[in-house]
Amino acid sequence: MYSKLIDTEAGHEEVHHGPDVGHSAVGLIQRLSAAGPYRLATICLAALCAILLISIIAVTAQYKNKPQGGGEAPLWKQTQEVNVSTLTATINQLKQEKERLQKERDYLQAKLAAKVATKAPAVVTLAPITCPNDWHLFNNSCYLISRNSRDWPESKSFCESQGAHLAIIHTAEEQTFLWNLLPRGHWNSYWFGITDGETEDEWKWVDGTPVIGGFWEVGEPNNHINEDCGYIVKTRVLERVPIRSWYDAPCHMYLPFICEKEMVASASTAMPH
Ligand SMILES: [Ca+2]
Ligand SMILES: [Ca+2]
Repeated sequence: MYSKLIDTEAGHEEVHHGPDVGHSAVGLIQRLSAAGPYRLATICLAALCAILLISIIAVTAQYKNKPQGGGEAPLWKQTQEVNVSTLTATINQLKQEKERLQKERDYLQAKLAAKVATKAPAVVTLAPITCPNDWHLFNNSCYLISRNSRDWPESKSFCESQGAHLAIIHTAEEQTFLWNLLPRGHWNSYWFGITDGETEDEWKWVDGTPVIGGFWEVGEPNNHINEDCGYIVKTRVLERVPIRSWYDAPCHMYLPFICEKEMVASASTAMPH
C-alpha cells in the first residue's frame, strides 16, 4: 500500500512539475519522502542542527563584540557612558588649563605692576624757541625792529597784525638787549608800547598795566608839545645809556618801532629707555 502511495505520488509529481518554486519544494519533499520515511526526518534534523549552530555562532560573535564588564548594558547606554567619560576628561583638562592660565595672568600682572612702579618719570623737554626771520630772541620773546616808519597807532596795529604788540619793557636787561639791537644815528628813535593818551601823565603799557618806574631820560616825560607816546632814542653820543633812553613825543610822528611777540615753548615728552 505504501509502495502504491509512493507510486501514485511519484506519478503525480510527473504531472505537476514546472517552474513554480512552491511546487518545486513540494516536489522535493515528495521525492525525499519517496526516498524513505527516515531520510526526510534525518535531513530536517540536520537542517535544524545547522540553524541552531548558525544561531550559536551568531550569538557568540555578538557577545565577543560587546565590551567586557558592561555586557549587561544595552549598546546605546554603553555609548552614552563612553561619551560622558570623554566629556568629563575634557572638562578636567580645561579646568587644569584654566588654572594654569590664571596663574600665568597673575604672574604677568605682578610683573607689569613692578615695572610700572620702578619706571622712571617721563622726561619733559622743551623745544628751543625759534623766532621768525628778522625777529630777535630774548628770554621767551621775539622782537622785531621795523625798517619802515609809522605813527604810534599804526605801529601798534602793525605789531598786532603780526600776533605781537609794541614792546613792553619791564627789566633793565630787556631794555639793554633792545638798545643793543638799535643802530646809532643822529637821533634814531623807535616807538614802543607806552602811552599816557587816556589820562595825562598816567603812563600805561599797551596791555593796560601801569608803567612803574621806567628808563626815562632825565627830564622826561615832559609832555612838551602834547606828547602822549613813548620812544627809545639812541644817538652817536656814547654817553647815552640804555636805562636813560625813553622820551615822550607826539603820537602822530612817523618813526620805526619795536614789536614784541611772546613765545610759548612747546613741550615734548620723551619716555625713558
Ligand atoms: Ca603826555
Ligand atoms: Ca618829551
